[in-house]
Amino acid sequence: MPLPPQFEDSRLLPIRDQVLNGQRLSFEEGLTLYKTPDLLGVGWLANQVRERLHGDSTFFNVNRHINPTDVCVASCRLCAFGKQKRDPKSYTMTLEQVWETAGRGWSEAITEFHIVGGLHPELTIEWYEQMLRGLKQRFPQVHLKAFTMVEISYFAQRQKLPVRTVLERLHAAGMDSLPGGGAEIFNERVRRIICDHKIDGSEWLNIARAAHQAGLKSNCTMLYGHIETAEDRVDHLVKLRALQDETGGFVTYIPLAFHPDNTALEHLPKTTGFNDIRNIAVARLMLDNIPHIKAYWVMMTPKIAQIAQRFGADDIDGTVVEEKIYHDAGATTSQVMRRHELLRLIEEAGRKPIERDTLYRPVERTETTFTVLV
Ligand code: V47
Repeated sequence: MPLPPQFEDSRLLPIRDQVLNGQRLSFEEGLTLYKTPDLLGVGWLANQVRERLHGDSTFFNVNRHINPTDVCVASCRLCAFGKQKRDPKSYTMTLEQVWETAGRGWSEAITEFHIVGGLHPELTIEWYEQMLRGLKQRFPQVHLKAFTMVEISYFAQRQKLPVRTVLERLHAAGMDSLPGGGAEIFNERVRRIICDHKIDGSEWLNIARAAHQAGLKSNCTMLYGHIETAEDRVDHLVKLRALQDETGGFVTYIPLAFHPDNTALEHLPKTTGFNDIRNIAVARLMLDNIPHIKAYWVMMTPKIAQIAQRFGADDIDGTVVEEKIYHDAGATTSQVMRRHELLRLIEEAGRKPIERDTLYRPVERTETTFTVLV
């Protein structure tokens, strides 16, 4: 084990003992991690856990995001992506356009489609089933990580179907797992301000529970850097941890930095590098039962996502190809990262790049084909 650093904040000493003994951290300890200025101390601790779990590996995947529609009945203040159906700038793809987008102009064999969209008032569950079936037919080797808990809840409510039925039908049509979006921050006071049209925090957790009980894995997220407090963040992490104790269904946690441009919260400042790195490190320390922590390069910038690989993160996400949610909200990062660029970022951070599929099985690649190693 590397030599422990000289902690600047003595409050980290008892936390160090807990972490090194593999003991769970409390709410209060989570708060200390968020409040201490000793980011290097927090990062060192997070790196111990990260290396205990994953050694030198940093995971990435070759994926493509697809957003079939930006029409959304909710008008969340945090969001720059969703539009009213009557807005001439809104779009909804036809099924053929979704399938064509999935196969468009990318030479590197993709292992995952990440599919999320707005809450469209007219698209039926049959439409989504057909979309998934069409994708599976055309790209049978590609994992479909589709629909946030918010979309699942909306489909159930609109179609007057039990959540379990919606999950089972979409699963049968080809949905392999669910992404982690829409969790935002569970605190109701904050939620009422940033996303009052969305399901509440306990409903998000209930849908995640139902998905896991139906045998589906999912990711989870937290949106930070708006009006939430450190207490709200720790509360959010503790709630995710409690559900994970129950179901074991979360694969990866992704802290998402709020991008204010073109949203109703445009007056808020953007997050800072210090805050971004801290959210990675605290998550690694608090979420002792979630295997992976992802530094999503699109949102954090490649530079911060790379540094995060030594502050608790073990994943950097993927090639992405086309990204709308952050770019509508003013993200200045590129929308695509080539495979070789991901390799360079990871290697320069002193980590070993491991290409993975969505469920973290290693992917072995030759020039033109890939095999998921089971
Ligand atoms: O659900 C929306 C958030 C999420 C803004 O599961 C915003 O592997 C910042 O969930 N500023 C979508 N954030 C992204 C997401 C995701 C990304 C990468 C990987 C995975 C995964 C999931 O982005 C939304 C919402 O929570 N969001 N608007 C905004 N203005």
